Amino acid sequence: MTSTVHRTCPLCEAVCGLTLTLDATGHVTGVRGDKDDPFSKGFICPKGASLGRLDEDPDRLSAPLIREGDRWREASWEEAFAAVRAGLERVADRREVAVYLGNPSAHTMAGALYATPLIKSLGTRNVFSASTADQMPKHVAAGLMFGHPMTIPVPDLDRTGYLLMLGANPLESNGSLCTAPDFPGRLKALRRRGGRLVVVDPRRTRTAALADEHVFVRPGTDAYLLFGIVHTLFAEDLVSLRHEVNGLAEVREAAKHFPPDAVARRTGVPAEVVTRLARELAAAPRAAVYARIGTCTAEFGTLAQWLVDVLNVLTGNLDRPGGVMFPKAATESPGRRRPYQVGRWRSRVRGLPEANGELPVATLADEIETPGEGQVRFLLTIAGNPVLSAPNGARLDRAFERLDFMVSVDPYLNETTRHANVILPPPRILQAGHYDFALTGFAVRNYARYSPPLLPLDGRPSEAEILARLAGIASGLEGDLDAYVIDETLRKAAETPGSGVEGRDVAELRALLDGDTGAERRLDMMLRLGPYGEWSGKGDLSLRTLRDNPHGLDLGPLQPRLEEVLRTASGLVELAPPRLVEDVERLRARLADEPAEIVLIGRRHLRSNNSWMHNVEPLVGGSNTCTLQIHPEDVARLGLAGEAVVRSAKGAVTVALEPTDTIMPGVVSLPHGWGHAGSAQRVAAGHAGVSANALTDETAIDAPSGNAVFNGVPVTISPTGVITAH
Ligand SMILES: Nc1nc2c(c(=O)[nH]1)N[C@H]1C(S)=C(S)[C@@H](COP(=O)(O)OP(=O)(O)OC[C@H]3O[C@@H](n4cnc5c(=O)[nH]c(N)nc54)[C@H](O)[C@@H]3O)O[C@H]1N2
Ligand SMILES: Nc1nc2c(c(=O)[nH]1)N[C@H]1C(S)=C(S)[C@@H](COP(=O)(O)OP(=O)(O)OC[C@H]3O[C@@H](n4cnc5c(=O)[nH]c(N)nc54)[C@H](O)[C@@H]3O)O[C@H]1N2
Ligand code: SF4
Ligand SMILES: [Mo]
Repeated sequence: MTSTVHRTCPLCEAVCGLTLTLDATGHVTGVRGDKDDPFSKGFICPKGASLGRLDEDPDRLSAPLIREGDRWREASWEEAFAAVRAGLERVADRREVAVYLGNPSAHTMAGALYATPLIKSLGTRNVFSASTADQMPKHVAAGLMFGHPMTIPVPDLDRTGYLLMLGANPLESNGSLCTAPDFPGRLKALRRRGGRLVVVDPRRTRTAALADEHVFVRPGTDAYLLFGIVHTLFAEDLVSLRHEVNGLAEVREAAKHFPPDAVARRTGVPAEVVTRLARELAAAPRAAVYARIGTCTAEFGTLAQWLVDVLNVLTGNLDRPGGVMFPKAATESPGRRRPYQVGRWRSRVRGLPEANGELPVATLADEIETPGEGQVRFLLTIAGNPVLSAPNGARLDRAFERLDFMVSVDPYLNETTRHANVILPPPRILQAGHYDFALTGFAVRNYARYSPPLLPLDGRPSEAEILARLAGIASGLEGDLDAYVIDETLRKAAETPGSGVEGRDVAELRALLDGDTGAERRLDMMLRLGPYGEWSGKGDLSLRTLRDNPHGLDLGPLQPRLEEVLRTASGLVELAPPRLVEDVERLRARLADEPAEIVLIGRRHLRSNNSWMHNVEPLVGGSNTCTLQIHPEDVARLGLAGEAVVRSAKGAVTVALEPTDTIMPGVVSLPHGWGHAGSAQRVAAGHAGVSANALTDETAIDAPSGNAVFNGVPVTISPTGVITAH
């Protein structure tokens, strides 16, 4: 007997609806795109198609592991939690505790609902995550401009007539900070309706190949290019504001230093292209500028993210259909109006500023290795593999050896978790419910979909229960965390004028909540209180409506809502936040720099997902191989063939060359997430590759956000067998 079930793909930001067929044992016999999903309409990629294989991967841990010396043994859940408790009891000072949250924690319900209370219970400010190896510059820029770090406008892909895209390759990544299932199809539709797509990238990517125009840019120089465009808008009187803003004069002043001919020398983008892009953006009736990881993980990441939205504001495209817009997520809660700040505290060793309550992962090794009060001795990792994903991961690998105690919540024994004393594996993917709390806030259409667990837990704790249990151990309050959160939230809502439940009795509201687990009841509460919710007076959304609509609910195209979302102290868009204007000095100081002879950048492959999906046969091999892309001119100039040695200030790797004229001369590209060593993932071990983060430098960061710099790393390349001084 087979059954057909529907669920959201939890693997990337595109949130595609999938249709699975399962046999009587719960084995996945087929995966298709769900053609009835109103948002993804049947789209699927090779990773989604492998969901069953990933779910049933025999290398996934089915029970907790406890390490004794260099041997592992399976333990019962009670024994494993007791070991964690004993480890934590040895910590005298909570400043010695650190936590690292990896990328999948932005996708799981457990991460969304339990990470914050867990961090609070741990009582430490040593909070690290993949965000500072990724999008922190965008949060900081948005926080300073719009008042909240999650108030990030997304390109209105389906209605725009002109899209300028920098440092993103959605044909392989399927999109990021812009949730758009079938991103490729949406770009093709843009061109079909007569729109124009311009892609700025040091590589002619698959996205660039689909575009009307591809502009090569020198790695790490997007902020210059964007400033050149801003400069032109002012110089040619092309600014057309649609909102009252603060700081227009300061932006005009700052942009004076970046005329197109000066930025052309620095970026490699001809001055006439810079001016033309400005004119095109200004002339397009509806245009959007969108920039992603290529521009974030760079020396001037925050300035670039800021300038993207400066351009959207100056061209009148902020908050209008076809421009960039603010999604309205079904679980959105009205936030407090408190000015956004960065640097409320600083890291102990390097004095780096906090952003969003986090410290840069680029300084995690410093905090573990440097003696003194507050030296990190206890680490909890959740859904992260920083040994492969953090800058100079090789140093972290050594640093983890020195920890007194480490706990990992992860389905695999891998490069990072092998250092743990206890590994707590979450259940299989199909045993978890799924709701995209974070990603629906970045979606190009308002949308909601809930996927209940498809398979029973068979006595294992859900990941939500694991994290709640850890929070209980850390706080010493092992009560019902969900009940506490629910009562607190309902109490606040009942006290808030206009919340829809003002003045109502908390116990009565609580009794109305639906759901089989604490996580589901919290979801139900958030949906009901949310902007489409049954309790808001503006809709009928609840867990029940989502259960009744297993293909998901379309909540309509994005609507203008700037006034509703702005949380700056002034109540206006802050076009020139002082913290960013200050950083322009750093940018100016480097305007005349000569580029390094060769710089390294990253890239993503369609069938990868950072470090953890190389353990499924259909996803590895062929085009998904760890190679160094290099221009044939550089191959010839450097006398290379086959393999070469790539060296940076931090390390060296030997890697197979992939000569291609799709990359700029003087630039080489290595995908990250490879370099599998010491992992119990058997398929991945056979496709080990090398780690790009053996070369990246943890001392190089984007100043305002503390974000790691992965693009534009100076390297030298030599033939194998040749010994060079460095
Ligand atoms: N050089 C270079 N480095 C980079 C990047 C780059 O472009 N270049 N990109 C950066 C970016 S954008 C990111 S997001 C980071 C990612 O950095 P990380 O999040 O640290 O790394 P991942 O490889 O995503 O590791 C995810 C981990 O979560 C585990 N996992 C998978 N599913 C689950 C689950 O449901 N629950 C739990 N608890 N664990 C799970 C996997 O086994 C794996 O150990 O890497 C960054 N590093
Ligand atoms: N298949 C697949 N999908 C993924 C992931 C994956 O590993 N594999 N990871 C997921 C994650 S965690 C994230 S954050 C997203 C990221 O999603 P994207 O931001 O779309 O990431 P990439 O595909 O790496 O595209 C970044 C592009 O930036 C270019 N680039 C490098 N340096 C520069 C520069 O200095 N300037 C400019 N303008 N461009 C530059 C690179 O050549 C590359 O083409 O993808 C997600 N989706
Ligand atoms: S694009 Fe992303 S969400 Fe869609 S099927 Fe592929 S991995 Fe899953
Ligand atoms: Mo990411």
